[in-house]
Amino acid sequence: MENEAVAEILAEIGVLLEIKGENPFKIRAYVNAARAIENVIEPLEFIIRDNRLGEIKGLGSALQEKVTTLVTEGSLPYHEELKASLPAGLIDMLAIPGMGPKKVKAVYEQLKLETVEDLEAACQDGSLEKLSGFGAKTVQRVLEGIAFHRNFGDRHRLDVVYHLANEILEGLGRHPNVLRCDIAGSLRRWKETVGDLDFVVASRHGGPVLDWFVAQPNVISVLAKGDTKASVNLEGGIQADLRVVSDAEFPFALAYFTGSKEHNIGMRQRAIERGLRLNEYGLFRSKTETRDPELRVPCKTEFDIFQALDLQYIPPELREDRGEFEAAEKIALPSLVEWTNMKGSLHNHSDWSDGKQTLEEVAAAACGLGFSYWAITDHSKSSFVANGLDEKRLLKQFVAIEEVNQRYEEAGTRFRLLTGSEVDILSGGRLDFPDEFLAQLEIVVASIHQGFAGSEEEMTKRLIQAAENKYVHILGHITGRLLLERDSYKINQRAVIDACAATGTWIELNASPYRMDMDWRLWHYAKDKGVKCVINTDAHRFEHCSYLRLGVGVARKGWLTRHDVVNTLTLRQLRKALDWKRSKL
Ligand code: DGT
Ligand code: CA
Ligand code: CA
Ligand code: ZN
Repeated sequence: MENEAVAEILAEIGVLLEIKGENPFKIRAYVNAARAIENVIEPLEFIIRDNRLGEIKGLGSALQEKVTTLVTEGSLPYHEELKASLPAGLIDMLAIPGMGPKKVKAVYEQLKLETVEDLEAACQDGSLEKLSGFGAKTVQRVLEGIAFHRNFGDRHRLDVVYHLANEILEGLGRHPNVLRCDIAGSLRRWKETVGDLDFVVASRHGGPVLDWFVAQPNVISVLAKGDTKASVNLEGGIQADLRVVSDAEFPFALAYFTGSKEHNIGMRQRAIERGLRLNEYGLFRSKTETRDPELRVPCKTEFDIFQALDLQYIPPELREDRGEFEAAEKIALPSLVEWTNMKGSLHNHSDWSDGKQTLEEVAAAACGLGFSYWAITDHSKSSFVANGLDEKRLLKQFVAIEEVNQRYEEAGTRFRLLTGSEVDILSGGRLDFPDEFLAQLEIVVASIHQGFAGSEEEMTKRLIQAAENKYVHILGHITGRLLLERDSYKINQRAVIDACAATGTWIELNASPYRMDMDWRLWHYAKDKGVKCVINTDAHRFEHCSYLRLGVGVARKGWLTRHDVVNTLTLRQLRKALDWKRSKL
């Protein structure tokens, strides 16, 4: 089990103990241990192997034993027993914004509420409001929290589903009865959040494949299982569907279950216009609905299906019925940016602000992954909760970066760190550093981190003012949204894009799975205006380097090519591009 998962379980134990009203010192021990482990960079597996767990601060011998069990066994009986000793609905309640462990404990003990539905009823019949600590305002917040949870609670961010789905896909690929398999659904289309996972398999004997699918160790419950399909609930509340078809049906089923629904309707319509019928079983020479194999137009892959409908191959990311048919008819689809085109990230943090790694470690990680450059853009002074840097510390950081670069140069390695700042756009639209200072930075990312409550006019003006500053290269995460958690502040994104077009300012596609901001639906507009994209990890720890991979998926969904994305440039080309706005404005 990985460090992050161990930390999560320890934190959950702390929460469960709090609901049970256990001794606060014991609770604190788990919370502290979780936090300590979150900060450990080296895999726990190695630390345990070398008997060095005792070196982690705040990890007494009892906790060391539990951590060892978690890492080596993948679960902890104490944790399982604790979970089993409380109604499962209480854990669901904890996911409602506004319901912390203390509040869950209160409603469980005093009102005997066990589920989110109970909680909602208690909000409505007035019993919750009478409970001490729950005024009318809190009740209102809890009700809103429940509604929010209903809307968003059954969707998942890409970091959660991407690896999970690929592991399942690998498992399917290894199964002896599987001829071909792929991921379908919204994940294959690279939607920014995913409802459930969809898999399609070609097989002559699907039974054993379905048996394997429902018996995976992380399956919590089997929702349905038949001869050709199964649905399961996985740990973390993620649902996965599997469809087994014949090899001849495979490309049709894959296309059908990749969707989107709107795209599928467009495809079916095109088939009908050509005197054909398209469904999940095939493309048929028929004027009525059929699945007669005799009538099937043979297609080995999805490519052949598109060709049969007089279309260029449409990559899954573009299958949303947002102009892809028109473009594919004219063979005018863009050649989408590839993950391997990426040369680095221009918005990243280090332990000089709120990141976890030192400059040296950040450089080693980025260089190790084969990137050519990596900008250090720690927070500016007004972000004091994030330990933002003032001018003095930033000047010191330049020296430290130069030293790191020196070592790479001496080693004959091309990799370089770039100096920079993620400078706060303050409430009036003013930046956190004066122009003379910004001029000394290689990369300036300007972002809003405070004062989210402004009107649309104010927020839009703040961003436009930042774009108009000649030293600002990039506007960072322009809507401030946190996917499934917090909506965007009010902003006219098109007006901001227009300002970026007028000033030569680049817009970030923040690849953190919590953000994916700017939204993919607007890139087509930005691209038509000539605005360039920068896909940034916003990495605060080195695991986040992998976000670039996710960001490229979403950039593809925005129709972007290598030429639309600045950080596909080589270091030399990038330096030129960075000078352009400063020399022109
Ligand atoms: P999700 O899971 O909510 O993130 O979104 P999808 O797109 O993965 O939706 P899902 O899992 O319900 O279905 C997978 C694909 O199957 C979907 O993209 C299109 C196709 N599909 C499912 N039901 C229908 C339907 O009733 N009509 C059509 N035309 N296509 C469907
Ligand atoms: Ca799905
Ligand atoms: Ca599905
Ligand atoms: Zn940042």
